[in-house]
Amino acid sequence: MIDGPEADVRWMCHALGLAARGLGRAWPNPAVGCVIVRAGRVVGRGWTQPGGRPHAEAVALARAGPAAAGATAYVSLEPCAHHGRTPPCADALATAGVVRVVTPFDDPDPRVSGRGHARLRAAGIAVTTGVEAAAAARLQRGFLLRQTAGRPMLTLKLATSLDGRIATASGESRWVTGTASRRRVHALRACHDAVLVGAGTARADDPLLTVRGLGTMPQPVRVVAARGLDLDPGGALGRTAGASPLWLLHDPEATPAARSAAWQAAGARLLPVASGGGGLDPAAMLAVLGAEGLTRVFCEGGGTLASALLGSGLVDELWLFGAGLALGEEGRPAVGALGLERLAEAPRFRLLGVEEVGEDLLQHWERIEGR
Ligand code: AOF
Ligand code: ZN
Repeated sequence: MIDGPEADVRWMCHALGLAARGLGRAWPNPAVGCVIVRAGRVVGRGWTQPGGRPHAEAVALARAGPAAAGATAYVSLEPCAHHGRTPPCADALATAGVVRVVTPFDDPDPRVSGRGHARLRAAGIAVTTGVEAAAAARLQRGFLLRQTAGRPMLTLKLATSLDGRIATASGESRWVTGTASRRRVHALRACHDAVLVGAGTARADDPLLTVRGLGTMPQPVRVVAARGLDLDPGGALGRTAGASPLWLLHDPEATPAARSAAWQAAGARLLPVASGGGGLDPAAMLAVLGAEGLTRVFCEGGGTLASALLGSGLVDELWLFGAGLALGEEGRPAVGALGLERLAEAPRFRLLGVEEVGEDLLQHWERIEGR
């Protein structure tokens, strides 16, 4: 089928697949995908380039050249209507002779918000919107949340034993899940703008938090939530702060001046956040990261940070790696206390997918809104 609603769904799914290639690299902009189709054939494909420019439509139009005349463009977000470093994509599509544009929804960016669709219609282009809106909202959730709620999307990763533990009582945790799962974690890091851990995990694991084993690529920002900066600047994070960005969220009122100075000297960026409930306030942490431009944050624990984020209803997606071993009640739980008394108060998630990863089981969940 060349035209019609089924073709629209198929090509929009293709555009979403292209959009996914920019996840983790396009921030603070959205990762958008665009496919240009003429007479049932793809004549141009594009996705948002690192740092957010060029936009997806510009890349796809450049590929299509004169073949864009008379074609339909499928774009995973409303084309822009504002003048940035290049003219608006809505105008570029019209100039190229595109006759129809298909999108999932309006762009919430106040510079666009319906003006892109209006500009296209004013140029005589047929516009169809509402195509694959749910899938597009899930893929571009980070950008949409930053625009509408001022915070990035938060993904939580948990790697646990069969009984939900992440370490033995002594803290031994290195090899709970297998090598295939660890590779997968690196791929998940790569499609986020930043990796976040709590200070306890940074002290216990001395992690690097970089993406490794997947070739050269832009690295996610490394973020540690450490209220009083109780971390050793001589550890792996401090030693690499000059090479790969390291941001430390802390409460200046709980931080000795000498520690701030030591971390600044090591090359870390310090971001002040208010305290709340014994640690840093979870909503304030995400607001600060959103203000810095982050759209997708990948939290790898530990249990205290995980419970603070879960308890505040801020975990948007969850990846649960389950390994075939039992660590017992004496093991360390993946999630600290939530202070729940009733099941009705528990944060709840909807299953998005299940896979075997090596010898482990991987589950992907999304928060059920309002929980
Ligand atoms: C992108 N990539 O493929 C599309 C975007 O800062 P600017 O001028 O690059 O504009 C960013 C806005 O452009 C962004 O918030 C969104 O509204 C719109 N579309 N942005 O980075 C793209 N199509
Ligand atoms: Zn644009």
